[in-house]
Amino acid sequence: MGVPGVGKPRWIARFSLLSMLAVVLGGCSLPTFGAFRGATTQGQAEFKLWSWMTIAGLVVAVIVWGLILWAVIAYRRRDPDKMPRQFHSNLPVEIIYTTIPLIIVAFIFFYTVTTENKIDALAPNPAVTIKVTGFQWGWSFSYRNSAGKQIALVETAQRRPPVLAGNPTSPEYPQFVLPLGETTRIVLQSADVVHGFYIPAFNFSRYALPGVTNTFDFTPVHTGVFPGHCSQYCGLYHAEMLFSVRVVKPGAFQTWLNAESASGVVA
Ligand SMILES: [Cu+2]
Repeated sequence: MGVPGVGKPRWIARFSLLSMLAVVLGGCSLPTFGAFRGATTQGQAEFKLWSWMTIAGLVVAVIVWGLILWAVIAYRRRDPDKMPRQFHSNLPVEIIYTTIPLIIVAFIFFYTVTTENKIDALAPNPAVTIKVTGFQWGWSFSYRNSAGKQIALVETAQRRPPVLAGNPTSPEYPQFVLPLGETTRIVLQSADVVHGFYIPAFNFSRYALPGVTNTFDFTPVHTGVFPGHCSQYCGLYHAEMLFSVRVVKPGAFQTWLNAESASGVVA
């Protein structure tokens, strides 16, 4: 007893496996599928999850599409007067198509939770602490020392007319600085309504919520300037809530921080 031809489309599974291996080994690195590779260790963990989940989804899709195509072609109606063999239920097949998805879902669940734990992990002694506040319509980045006192401040000028420059790295928008290879603690809050603190190159976005403090770490692995923006519509000049982050070597960071501290903008 068995569904006719169930063992035949082994080539579909082989093709899927070979395609996946070709994609992974051929490029020597995971395909991006439109995502950033991640400019922080946390962003890289997120990228790996995204890429492997998409590969797994494509493998399942190729198998499903292949089986549909095979069934449509192999069992097409050839003789209009002949009724095909009628049967219902096949216990082994039903057990297989219940068990395999359960294993896939369990694996995805485990991989997602362990990745989230990595991204949300807080270092015991971060090198830098920045209190980030979202407000209508801009951001402030307040650098704090170990006693919690502000030592430098970068922020959107609150009363400036809207510039609608559209480019997060243009000088009208604030640019905060992070040291390469060191962990920075971000303490995120909102002064008014819900905002979204989003840095695409870091594969990271988190709500800035009034009355709630969200705390997370960034450990940059690439130098450069990375754009950011508010990802939650928050009012008339939501599109003005642009900023950028510049990652520099630790020595250059210290020089920048000393200059900012000495510039007199600190409270
Ligand atoms: Cu906003």
